[in-house]
Amino acid sequence: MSEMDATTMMKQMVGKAAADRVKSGSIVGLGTGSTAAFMIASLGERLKSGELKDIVGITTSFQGDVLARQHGIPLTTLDAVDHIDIAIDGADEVDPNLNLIKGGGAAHTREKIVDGLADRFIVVVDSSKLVDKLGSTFLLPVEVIPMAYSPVMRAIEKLGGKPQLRMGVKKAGPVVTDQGNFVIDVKFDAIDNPVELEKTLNNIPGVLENGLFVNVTDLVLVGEVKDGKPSV
Ligand code: ABF
Repeated sequence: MSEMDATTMMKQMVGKAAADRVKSGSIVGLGTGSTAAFMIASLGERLKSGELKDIVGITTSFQGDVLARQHGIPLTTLDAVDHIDIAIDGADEVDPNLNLIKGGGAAHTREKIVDGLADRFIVVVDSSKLVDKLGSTFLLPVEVIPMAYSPVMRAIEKLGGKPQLRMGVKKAGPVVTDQGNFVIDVKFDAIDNPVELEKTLNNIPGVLENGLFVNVTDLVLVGEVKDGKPSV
């Protein structure tokens, strides 16, 4: 089996392991990212086989809406329900306290709303995402109102961060979120207190949401490929 096939199979296994935890009749938060995409596909298969019934999904991105519909998952909104039973989402980094950095896909604002509301929040990652300290391998995303991105960048520098405006790859200019905002990616030498930093960043005028997810994760399912063999 090629490395690529093993990685894909591993992500499918992690996504399925999470999807298998969804009970019939649940309201399900559907996260973003490639591993969460396999979870969504697995839910679709379970619905199709009749093994899973009567779930409704709440997505965390426009892209997630498309994917959920492709897999036959009925969707609802936060106006129509008063709780979320379980949310399943990816992450960019996971520390030993199960705190996360998310937002590589510029969807962390809706993700934090849905994941934070869920009675049970499950994260699906591969082992490369496990870190001793947040910020070690991944820049911290911060969603910012476009008119304020310059003063926000300066405020982040005062905090010791090195901010950079996230630019599009396919499309020229800054990346624009589903909310019509920009994303600043920040390098911090070491994030010693993610709980404090999460609050400090969100108190900067012009910041909508940052990618630190602290004290919200209930379970992390980790996939890995060892000697070419995928496992969860
Ligand atoms: C999403 O999952 C984002 O927060 C994050 O960037 C992404 C990572 O997913 P993967 O590595 O599985 O593609 O929730």
